Amino acid sequence: MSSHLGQWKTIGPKFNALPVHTALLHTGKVLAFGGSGNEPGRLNNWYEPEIYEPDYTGSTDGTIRKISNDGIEGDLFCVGHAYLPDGKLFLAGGTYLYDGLGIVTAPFPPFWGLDHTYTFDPDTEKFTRLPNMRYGRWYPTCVTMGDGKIATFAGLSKWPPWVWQPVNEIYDEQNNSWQKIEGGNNLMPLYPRMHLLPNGDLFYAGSYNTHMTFPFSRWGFKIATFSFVEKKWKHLEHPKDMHRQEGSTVLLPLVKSKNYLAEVILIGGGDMNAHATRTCEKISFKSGTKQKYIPTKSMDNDRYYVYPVILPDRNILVVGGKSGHNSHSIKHKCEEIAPEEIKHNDKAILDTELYNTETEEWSKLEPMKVDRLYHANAILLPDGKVMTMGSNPTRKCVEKRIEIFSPPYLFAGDRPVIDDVKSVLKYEESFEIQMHDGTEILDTALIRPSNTTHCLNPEQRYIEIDTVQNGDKISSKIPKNENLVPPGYYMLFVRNHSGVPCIAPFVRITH
Ligand SMILES: [Cu+2]
Repeated sequence: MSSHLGQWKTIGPKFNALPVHTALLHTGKVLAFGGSGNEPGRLNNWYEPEIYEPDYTGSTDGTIRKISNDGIEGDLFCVGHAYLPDGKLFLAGGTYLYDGLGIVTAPFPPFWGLDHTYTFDPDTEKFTRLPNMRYGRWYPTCVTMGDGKIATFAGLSKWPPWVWQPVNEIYDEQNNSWQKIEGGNNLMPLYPRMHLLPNGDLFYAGSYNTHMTFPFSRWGFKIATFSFVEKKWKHLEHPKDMHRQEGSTVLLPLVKSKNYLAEVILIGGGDMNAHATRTCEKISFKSGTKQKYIPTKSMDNDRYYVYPVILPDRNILVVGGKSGHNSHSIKHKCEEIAPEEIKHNDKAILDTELYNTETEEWSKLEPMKVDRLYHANAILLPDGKVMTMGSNPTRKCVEKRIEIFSPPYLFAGDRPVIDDVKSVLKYEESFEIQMHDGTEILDTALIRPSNTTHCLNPEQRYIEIDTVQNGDKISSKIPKNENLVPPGYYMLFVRNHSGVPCIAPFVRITH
């Protein structure tokens, strides 16, 4: 393990608008969009989506360009998203009306959800409208299932009195239609942190978004698993600390030595009634044992807003957030140093922290330079670097700078290089990775690209696969279980014995 602390770089290109939603596409480019971008006056006058094109040769900072809003017929601010098996980004929900624009708001939460759904095609860079959902959804969570359907949960609806409604829906691309999830009714918080477990159950992991969940947050949202076979929810014990608003969760790397045991870590968060926390808890889905959260080591910083990223070395990088009490509604002065650069807030956390999933210890890496508070994002790029963007501490305050982190493993020597690999692979298919040379390979893994917003990243997952090396060839195999590796595009990472990852090619896993 290198003692290097990694390195942040504020890159030259900046976004034009607030990147509320970001997605790494299988073209290696990053889509960023935010519709009206948290500006009520822009409800029908959306910012154009943008594409960041990294330069994977490393010689430049890459480029940013705007793309067209063509095909979009509603405000995508606060939509939910997930990848379809063919790599298109699927979008459901958004903003129908802003707070203050509705006829009746109190005692209901103020935003009104949109019922639209769309796809975004990374190859043509175009949006296409799909059938509406039954309900509008503002802050819904979408998750791609093993069969390629997209389960969609929660969100504020379009009309009262169903502003909080318990019906959850699932989209089936085969017949281009929405169905209610049978037995799936459940009153859930906004942007519930959901994870698909290898046994096919969906887990609501106990963290969520916004100060607008009062009064439900008083007694806590029950963490639970949903079984599509039994068609019912099973409630689990509350975590020790339930004030996990604006915290985050990660499905920890699924590795062969643990027989792909599912474990989820719950990181940080806070509440309108509580101080931001640095505590973390972990739950394991080992069969035959009671499933409950057990406190694990704390971070060094309290964090309200948590942006966690799974790295190819199986560790979890955490950036962003702020400490203090009542963190969302603080009287945050929007002090701009330039129109697109916001002055550091003394409660913002710049420390980069790393959770070692083996030892369960936290350590600190080089701190970043730009605050990442509300409406920020962090994602892993195929070159093993981490991109952070956004931040919107007040409605008028928009951070447009991008910072990119090179983790310590990029300072540990040369990368292994993949010369060739099949681009479409089936479940249970054995395949070969042609390496550039015979450098010894430590491990091979699939990492699903992130599409993320609001500290929510349900699709982020790491699955180790076989590594049998013979000279410059690696033999590997795609697992059989579609709930372990839901269909779609993955980054294929190999690491050498110094722990350095390759620049990952995208492979598509299909039925
Ligand atoms: Cu928001």
